[in-house]
Amino acid sequence: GTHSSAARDNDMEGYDEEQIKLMDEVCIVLDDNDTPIGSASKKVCHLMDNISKGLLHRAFSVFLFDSENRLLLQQRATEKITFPDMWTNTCCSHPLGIPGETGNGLEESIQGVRRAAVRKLDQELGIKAEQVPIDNFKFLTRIHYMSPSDGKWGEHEVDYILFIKANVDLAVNPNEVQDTRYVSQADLKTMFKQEGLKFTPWFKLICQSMLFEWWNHLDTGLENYMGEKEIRRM
Ligand code: DMA
Ligand code: MN
Repeated sequence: GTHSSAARDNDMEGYDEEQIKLMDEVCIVLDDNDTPIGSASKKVCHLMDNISKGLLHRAFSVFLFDSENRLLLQQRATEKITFPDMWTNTCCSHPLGIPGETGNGLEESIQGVRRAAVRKLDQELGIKAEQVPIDNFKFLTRIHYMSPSDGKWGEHEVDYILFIKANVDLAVNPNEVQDTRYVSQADLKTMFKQEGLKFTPWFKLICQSMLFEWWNHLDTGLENYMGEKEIRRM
């Protein structure tokens, strides 16, 4: 109801209206083994006070590559409440606590995050569902990580990593994304050295661990990396 909505909370003052509304989305609360144990608002899930007590939720990270195997990056909008202005992978968000996006067991959960990925690629980047067929999302692994944003907000997630190869048309939502860029591996490594550019903590973790190895196998042998059952703790 309206009484519990984030829009009415004093501690949301000063933030963007649209982003405040999105703090009412219902996230999937997890135990350490990625089993859903309940739900909580996006706001509740991202307050460091709750994260410090162990509150964990489900998320996904999409890495979209074009036919030349360039990775599409986005720079988060200034309006974002968590990690504003930072460069990151193509699209990240949360599957919602609704039947189509929640799942019990790994296979169902992967289907849920794929549906959420199609939804958010459209909402953030204007990519239409026809250009990102659900079966084309390749599930690599899950990453469990925790990362503060500022003092008040942060992330603590089991993050499903999804790769997709697709040539897409962009119609960027400026409330979510302020810039986009297709990068080769060399381009991305150059960006990392550039002063003044900031990157999200989860993107850095994935870059430091598996990204380049997976990227090298996009067209040959990616199957050997897909469908990992173990959760990587970072
Ligand atoms: C949350 O991303 C998910 C990860 C993997 C950090 P986000 O903050 O971009 O979510 P949303 O777009 O829903 O605000
Ligand atoms: Mn999150």
